[in-house]
Amino acid sequence: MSMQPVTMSDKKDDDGDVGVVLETRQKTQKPPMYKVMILNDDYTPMEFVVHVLERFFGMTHAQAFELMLTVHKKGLAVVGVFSFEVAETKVTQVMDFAQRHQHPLQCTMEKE
Ligand code: TYC
Repeated sequence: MSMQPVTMSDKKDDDGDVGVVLETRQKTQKPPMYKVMILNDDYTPMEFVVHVLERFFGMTHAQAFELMLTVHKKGLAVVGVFSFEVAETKVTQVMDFAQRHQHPLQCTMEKE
């Protein structure tokens, strides 16, 4: 019985095929983002809301005044979209500040 050397042509995978990429979808996920909203009420002074928007959301006086009026007319508005931790911090800061000034202003967050 004669032994033959194993040659390339004997190998199962030597079919000339190359590694074809069948799956290009990225498996990584974008972190979820959260909308921070303020709600209208009948008692919080307009100027207080304007001040909150300037102080905690970096708005100019004109931007803050316009958004405050939107909330006053429509009932609520999104004031920004942030990562969970930043959104949570903004909500806490606004709620603490409103409570310290004894205004019933409400600020909430919701997954986008
Ligand atoms: N509605 C309030 C008023 O007439 C003003 C106000 C605006 C309160 C926006 C809350 O999120 C608010 N004094």
